[in-house]
Amino acid sequence: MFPIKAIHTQLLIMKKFFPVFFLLISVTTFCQTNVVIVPQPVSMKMGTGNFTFDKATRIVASKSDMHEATMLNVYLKKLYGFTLPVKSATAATNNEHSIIFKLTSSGKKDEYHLDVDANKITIRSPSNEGLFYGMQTLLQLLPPTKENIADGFPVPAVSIDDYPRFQYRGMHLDVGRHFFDVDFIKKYLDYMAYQKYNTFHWHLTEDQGWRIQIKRYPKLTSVGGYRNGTIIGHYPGTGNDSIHYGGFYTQEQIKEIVKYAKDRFITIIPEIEMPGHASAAIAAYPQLSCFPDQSTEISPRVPWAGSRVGKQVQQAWGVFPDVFCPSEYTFKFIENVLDEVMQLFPSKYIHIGGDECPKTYWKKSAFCQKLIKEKHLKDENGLQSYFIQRIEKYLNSKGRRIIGWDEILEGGLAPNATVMSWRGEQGGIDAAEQHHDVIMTPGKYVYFDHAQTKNSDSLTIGGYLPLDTVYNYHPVPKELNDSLAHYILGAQANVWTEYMANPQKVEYMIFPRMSALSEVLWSPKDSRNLDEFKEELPDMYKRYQLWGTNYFKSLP
Ligand code: TNX
Repeated sequence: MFPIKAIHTQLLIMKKFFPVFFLLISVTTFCQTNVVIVPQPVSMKMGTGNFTFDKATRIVASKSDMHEATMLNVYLKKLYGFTLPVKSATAATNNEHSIIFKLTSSGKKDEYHLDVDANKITIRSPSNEGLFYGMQTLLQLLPPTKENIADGFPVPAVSIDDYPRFQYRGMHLDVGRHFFDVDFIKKYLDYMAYQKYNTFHWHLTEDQGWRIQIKRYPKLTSVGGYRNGTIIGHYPGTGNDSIHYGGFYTQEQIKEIVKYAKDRFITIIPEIEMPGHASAAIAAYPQLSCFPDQSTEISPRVPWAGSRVGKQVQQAWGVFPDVFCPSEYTFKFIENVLDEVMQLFPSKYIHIGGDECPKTYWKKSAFCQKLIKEKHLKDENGLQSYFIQRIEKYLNSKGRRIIGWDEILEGGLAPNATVMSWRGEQGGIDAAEQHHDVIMTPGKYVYFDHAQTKNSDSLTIGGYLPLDTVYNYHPVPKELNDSLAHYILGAQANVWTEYMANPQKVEYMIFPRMSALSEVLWSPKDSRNLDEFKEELPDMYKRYQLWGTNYFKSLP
């Protein structure tokens, strides 16, 4: 294993042959590209010489790994504008000058081995996702630019053995505060795939917009999918742009995105928020509120556009008191919504939110107070717990499991719930101690909506999260001993979009922090080194340019 990650490829110079010497000098200069693979592999040994990647190169795959061969071509086309012919592997296949995919019969599920020598490139793994990850590593051995590649290019000889540290490697995106179209979601999934993330947490419903078509409740998107304006600047806003804003994904688009993710071994976990952050749903179906006839309360500090009468989709950010009423009407509504959601998303987990649910309306509501008594609940927190547990029971009965933000610990955890610890690490520690699975997303380390510079260089939510803090994050809290550590499935960065109105801003906020987190999640803990990672940043920037993404230029 090489301790130093950025290794300059070296060529043996045979001084004996004078003309060859000069030729090799020039090839050496050309080949002196850093080998930078992010996330850093478990083991990487540089060999000697190069594989010449050119138009004569072939991909060799059998039926069982044809998908990964096809995906290699998808990425070659996207990044460099060409594809390679694919040959079917048979006993007689000539493997000279080929990239060979091979499923093996033993080993850990996600591990892969990538070997490059002068004759061939071999990617081996016991699983298709392992082959996919090996293919992603290979892509990072290819040039970081599409200039001057027409006559081929060298790929340094290398031998890599690799597998992930955590099983859950997540990125989240809030499409409620701002809406991002199908093309951008696909780009986001590719950014994830390049760095071996495997879970996309899609935050689909919010106070400011409901973004998923539900056929049984068309007003969720026709009414709840749009707002009459958006505040300008930081909350509460210096004005309101008065622009009718919104959008949603049709079920056909969702199916297309789920398939796109599956092709990249990414599971999508949809989030349907409850019982809070429900203003958009309530604007569409006011009976979901405990006070259906009461107009939405609008803070006098918030500049507002359009009508103030009736239930409104929110135009400013924050936490709002009008939440789902725990009535039979609401439960039936949520079950019907979840039925459609489950048909679209095959994931084991459904995220049900559970965060930031003020209890003021439940306190005022005679119905809620009666329910608390009837069900022998302690208080409104008990009522929230009752709410979540009822939904968990329903989803469990359909073979799914729930994930909720760490507030679902309050008033008693639903029996099979997985907890997303966001307000710090304590929620995760408590849940693991209660033997529940945990995904760590603490604000201090992985909130990519926080600024990357001390004096924020653009409009951000507040909070400062530099690259170093992300890189140095350890998802397993030190409070957990070895017997509890395995409840930490992994971690996830959250991308809340109050102050990200377009894809370029999202990209600017996630890179390079997303690359740093990929090493936290994938690479062995002891081999990570912040200084080396920072030295590699200029190479990463070139890679970002090849991917076509915007990024924040953090100084190495
Ligand atoms: C808290 S994290 C929220 C979001 C906000 C975010 C802003 C969480 C479960 N809830 O609704 O967008 O803070 O950083």
